[in-house]
Amino acid sequence: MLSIFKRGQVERRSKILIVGSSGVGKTSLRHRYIKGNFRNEELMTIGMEFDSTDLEINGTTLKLEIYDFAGQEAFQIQKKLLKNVQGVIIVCDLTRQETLFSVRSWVDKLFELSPKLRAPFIVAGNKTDLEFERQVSADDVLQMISAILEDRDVTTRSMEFMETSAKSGRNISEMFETLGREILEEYYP
Ligand SMILES: Nc1nc2c(ncn2[C@@H]2O[C@H](COP(=O)(O)OP(=O)(O)O)[C@@H](O)[C@H]2O)c(=O)[nH]1
Ligand SMILES: [Mg+2]
Repeated sequence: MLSIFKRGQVERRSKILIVGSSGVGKTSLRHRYIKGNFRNEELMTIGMEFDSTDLEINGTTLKLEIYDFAGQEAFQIQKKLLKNVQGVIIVCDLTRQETLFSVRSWVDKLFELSPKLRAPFIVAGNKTDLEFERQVSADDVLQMISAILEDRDVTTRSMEFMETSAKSGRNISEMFETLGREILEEYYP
């Protein structure tokens, strides 16, 4: 979206969606990135919330609008929400294996609603700080991603895996920067 002109400068805005099962840490990841801290209580997202922040990449400012919504079930996503989405983060909780399986259902749902979706994807394996409770290995996630990408209905330009912790801050800014860079390459080359 090349929309707003500010002092002669083009502002590049980008809508990013964070999805994943309930409790995986979607709101915490957004909160950690925007506010720089971690809240230990459950942040009950009602409906949909978004924050925005400016990201500088090689002299270009990209305004990230980061949407995170409560939706335990993929079917709660609506088509209109996917309009103009330029980046997707699917979060799984590395301490709960079933949340990895749900990554697949999120992908299926997103492409069912928006078959031509070209947005770059990141699969975030969150809660790396809970290393003794970990049930999902990096290999498990990578295998899931290759299985998903083999599906010819998936049109994303890329799907990257990153291990994160909203609690420790691990890979949080790296994740949003990686996505921001992908978005610039895809939409503002
Ligand atoms: N140890 C740990 N707990 C986390 C992490 N991220 C989120 N949580 C906790 O997991 C619970 C669910 O997080 P929340 O952000 O509300 O998940 P959401 O439902 O996906 O938005 C909360 O109790 C958070 O404090 C993390 O990286 N490490
Ligand atoms: Mg939430």
